[in-house]
Amino acid sequence: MTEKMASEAASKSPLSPELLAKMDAYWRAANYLSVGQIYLKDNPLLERPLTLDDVKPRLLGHWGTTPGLNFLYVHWNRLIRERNLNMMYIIGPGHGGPGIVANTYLEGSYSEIYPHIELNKDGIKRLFRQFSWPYGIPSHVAPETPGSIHEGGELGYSLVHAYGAAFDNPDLIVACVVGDGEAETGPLATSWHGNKFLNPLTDGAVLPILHLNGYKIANPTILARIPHAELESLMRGYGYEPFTLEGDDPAVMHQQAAAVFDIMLDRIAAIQKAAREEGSTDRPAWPMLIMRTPKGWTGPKFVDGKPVEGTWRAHQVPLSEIFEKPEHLHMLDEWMRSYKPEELFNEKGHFREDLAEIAPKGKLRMGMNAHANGGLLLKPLKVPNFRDFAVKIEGRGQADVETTRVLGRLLHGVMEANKDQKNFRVFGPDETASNRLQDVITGTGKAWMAETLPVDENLSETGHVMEVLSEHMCQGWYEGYLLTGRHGFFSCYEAFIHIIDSMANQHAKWLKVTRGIPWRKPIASLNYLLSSLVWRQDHNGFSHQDPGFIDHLMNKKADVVRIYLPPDANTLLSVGDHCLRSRNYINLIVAGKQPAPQWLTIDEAIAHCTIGLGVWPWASNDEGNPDVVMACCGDVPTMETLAAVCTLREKVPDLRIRVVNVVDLMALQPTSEHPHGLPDEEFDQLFPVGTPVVFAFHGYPWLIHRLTYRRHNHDNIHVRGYKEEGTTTTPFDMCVLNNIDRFQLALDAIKRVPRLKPLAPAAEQWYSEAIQRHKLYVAENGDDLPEIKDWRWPKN
Ligand SMILES: Cc1ncc(C[n+]2csc(CCOP(=O)(O)OP(=O)(O)O)c2C)c(N)n1
Ligand SMILES: [Mg+2]
Repeated sequence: MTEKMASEAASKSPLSPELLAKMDAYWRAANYLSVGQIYLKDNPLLERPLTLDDVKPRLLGHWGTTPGLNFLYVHWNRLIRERNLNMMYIIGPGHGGPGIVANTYLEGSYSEIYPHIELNKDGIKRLFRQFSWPYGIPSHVAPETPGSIHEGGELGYSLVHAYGAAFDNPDLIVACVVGDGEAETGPLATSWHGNKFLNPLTDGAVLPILHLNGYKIANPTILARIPHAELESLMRGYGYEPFTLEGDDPAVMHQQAAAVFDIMLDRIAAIQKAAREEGSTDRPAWPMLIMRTPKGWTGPKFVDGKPVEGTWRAHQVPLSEIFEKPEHLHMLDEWMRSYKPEELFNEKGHFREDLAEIAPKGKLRMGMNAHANGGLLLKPLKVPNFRDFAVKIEGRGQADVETTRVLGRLLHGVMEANKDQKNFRVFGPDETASNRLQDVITGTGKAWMAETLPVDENLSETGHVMEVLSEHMCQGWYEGYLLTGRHGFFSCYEAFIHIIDSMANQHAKWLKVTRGIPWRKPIASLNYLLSSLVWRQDHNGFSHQDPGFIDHLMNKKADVVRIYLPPDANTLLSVGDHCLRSRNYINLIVAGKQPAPQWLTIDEAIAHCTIGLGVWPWASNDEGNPDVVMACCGDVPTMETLAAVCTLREKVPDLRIRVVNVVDLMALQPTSEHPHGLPDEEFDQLFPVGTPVVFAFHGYPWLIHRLTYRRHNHDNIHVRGYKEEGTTTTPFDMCVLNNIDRFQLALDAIKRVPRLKPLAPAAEQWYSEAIQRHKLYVAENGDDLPEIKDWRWPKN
């Protein structure tokens, strides 16, 4: 904001004295209810002096950020009412939970959703008591909080969620509070760039508010300790028009906040008008607010002789020794009475009507905004018949196909089918084409509001493929988009998806908790495609080799997570179709992008994926009584297993081999552990007790043990997988380095089948020679042996 504008805002007094008084009283009510939640279990209206019996035994929660959040909520309420806005909130410092709970209570949405928290004295008492109470509500803004799509427990994702919510929601304004500590996180620091992807014509608006209360838990914040001009330049550099609101005198601050918000909302309206009515295609400088107010505003100024308000000491519970120090109890009493509760609530505990009336009504209340309960707005995704994209199988394993490219065609079909309802986006950190999904870009293009040059391809202001080199942004946008009732797909290099491990955790937690909240309607699943896999890193090496995201997700609740490793294109299509249609899960699909042999017809693929694992009869000769089960999961392990089977056929023609392929990793678990789990009897039929199993797995081998340890035949399951051996080398050498190659698998089978014991020494000899030959050839020629590279499953 220029100095001229600042003084213009300061000189304006948009609030009448009555409205100002009401807004201030409303704010006091929210602050009162916030403090009450942190401290009290009784005496909710302070009808008598506080005693220790009124105070919770464990004082848990965060005061510092809360009064600032409450201040903003009251001002947003005015904007919503006066301008009839469709506005939702996102609170970065989600630890300010009591404030948002207080506000949704005051506006009435809380009691509508939770009728036992009545709008009276009993209700207030319950509201206080439940907060941070065992089996009550969490101390943070959470899935339980009306109007929230954001937890805020783990800092850093508010702004990226806000942009995700705003995409394709042209009528929505997402008011987003960014904590000044939160602003130091990597994800938040890059989230500002969301404005290079937000189109004022077709998307909604994000209203970022940097909550510059100066402190984190125990330290000052960087942005509060740089010159103001430098901070403004930073925001300008990010492409925003910064406005500032600074002070601590409530009366002055209300008037200034109203003035500055009026200007900012006018700016948003003007930007949208220019794009929507005047045909402007410029990237606008959207307004953002720097709000510099004291941490713990209106709370105790000094405690035990030390400054609290306006310092880091206000972060959590400013008076924490209530039970040890009588003066603390007295100060709490004084502090709560400073909000004049008797002027705010009548003796029955009803919020004063003339104050309640300044909140928006009905669906305009932020606690009731349907976008924040995305399942309410969810329109089913239109998915074309995936069979139309099937790869024709003319001989098993004969055609080399880039598996993910086939999925890209399906995704393109999905993009086209949902063009009109604009509710599907594909996210990726600059890897959509690299992962061979480029067909999805055709037609829609990649979203881009920044400058373009003739050399650029497929950039579009209305693109629905989102590419930015930040896995955090991809994940965060996608979450925001999903949680507001839309659909999407995220493709990423397998090794680098770990960057968002923690965000995936948080989303899994969100999904788990919402299962128990009936008013939260199911949302579309979060779908990951991991490609550029550990086994095929042609340009890259060790840095790009890590299949551990599977293990990471395995730790999540079984009813939230699904993990699929389709071995070829037709199984990938079937899995992809299933995932795109599913609800409330995190689906992980792991599939390679390099040309690879194709095994199953589309009908076989569908049947195979429906059960999740099964015998491949065309590759087996066990006649119902195998000597060995050769199991495989993942595309490269499947190929190595089948090559090993060919070798075994040559070496030990009478060996009865059963090939079992696993697509749905969760099917390996007992039914007691996962809904996809195969019943023990069926598992025992596939893997008969006493029969050795040589299992080739895409990821870390111990995971298969973890999944099958309760199975009757577990002692006979011998797993090969990635064991952290990697470098820039040939595809087959990667397998050799990790002992998952065809020679090793064949040797394993011979060594594990008791009746083949006598063959073991010769087999060892053969194995060493084969590996030696491979090593020498690779070292000399820089490529795999022709018989390895050109290996094909024999034509029947
Ligand atoms: C990613 C992450 N790291 C650390 C924390 C622990 N933590 C909770 S609150 C907080 C300080 C937050 O400061 P700020 O964003 O300025 O919020 P406010 O001052 O408004 O409370 C920290 C470090 C966290 N919640 N998330
Ligand atoms: Mg702060």
